[in-house]
Amino acid sequence: MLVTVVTAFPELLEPFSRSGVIGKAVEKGILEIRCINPRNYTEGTYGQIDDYAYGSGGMVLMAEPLARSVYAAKGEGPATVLYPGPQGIPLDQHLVESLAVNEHLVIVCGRYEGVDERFVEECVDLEISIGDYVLTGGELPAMVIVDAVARMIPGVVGQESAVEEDSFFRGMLDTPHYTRPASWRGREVPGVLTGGDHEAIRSWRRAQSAARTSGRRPDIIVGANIGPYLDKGVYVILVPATEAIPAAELSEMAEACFTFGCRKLLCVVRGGSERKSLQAHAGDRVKAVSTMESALAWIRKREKAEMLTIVSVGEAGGIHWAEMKRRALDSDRPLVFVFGGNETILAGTEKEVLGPIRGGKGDVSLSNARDAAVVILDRFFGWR
Ligand code: 4HQ
Repeated sequence: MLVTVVTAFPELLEPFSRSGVIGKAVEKGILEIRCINPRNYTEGTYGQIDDYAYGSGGMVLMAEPLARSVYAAKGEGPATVLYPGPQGIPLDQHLVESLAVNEHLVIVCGRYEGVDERFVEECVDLEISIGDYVLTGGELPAMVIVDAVARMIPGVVGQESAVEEDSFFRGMLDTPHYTRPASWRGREVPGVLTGGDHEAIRSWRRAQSAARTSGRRPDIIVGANIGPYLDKGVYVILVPATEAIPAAELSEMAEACFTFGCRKLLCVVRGGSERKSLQAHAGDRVKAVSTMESALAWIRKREKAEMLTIVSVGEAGGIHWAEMKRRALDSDRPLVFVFGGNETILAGTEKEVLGPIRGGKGDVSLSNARDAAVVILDRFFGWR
């Protein structure tokens, strides 16, 4: 990848381009960082690049030297032109990954009050903010963007951490890390990490990530897959309304549930012969049961634990799915989603009720339990 930084202070980029992981990537030829100084692309003889802003006392960078710099940077080839500024769209890992597919990024660094807006209109593809605060220039944001984007290029950082943590563990906060000495100023490394039980270590790290995310950044749980952070299983119980669901449709639905990490789709079928026939045709991802109670009992026995039962009946009231997701993450219990039926079938059992899915002209009607299941499971176990 080629990155051209348009800056009046190229010396600021120099140590960054030569040091650490970025320096290594440059050395290896995976990344090239060039600087273009707009002072070398001025119109007059004074090398003027800034001027007083119309209507306010401040200074802004002039459009022409910046535009010429960008055209020089592009040469004949295509490039994506970025302008870091607090008015831009917020930089996040999704944006970073979409930027990483570019062969050539041009990053234009502003100064003072900013740049002439007509330059932005003419030359900039994307205005990006690295956070809600005001800096004196765009060079630090340019380095932030280059750093985050470069580590997404294969070969720039060790593959294990980059690929695994960013895809499987994406969307959640990292766990705490420790190194020697095991005891430092009276503070001990958590015993589980020095114990050598790798399954226990994985479980501890998952719990740490979950607890930190839930406590510090509940907002990002909305878009995260909480599946990898649950120690116990996930189950779906389906209560068909009046007529039975055909076996073929049920095994398709079980397939969808499985892709979200669900262990079994239990379907309540009252008649004995219908139940046997369904079980014979729907495959072993489906379990036909006679009552809600027997479904819950089966899960309880299999998990050897009390479950968190989440009921989605599509009625007003109930807990918002994002809050339910946080509770599910905190609960440390097997999750059981119940779709279809109504609240009376679970009268007496301890349960949490989901509010309706909202959108369009009001509450989205998900009378079809299969649709409801896929939408809800995607919110808990899909990532975006
Ligand atoms: N600046 N995210 C003003 C920023 C900034 C930010 C860069 C200060 C541009 C003209 N850039 N100059 N926050 O504060 O990206």
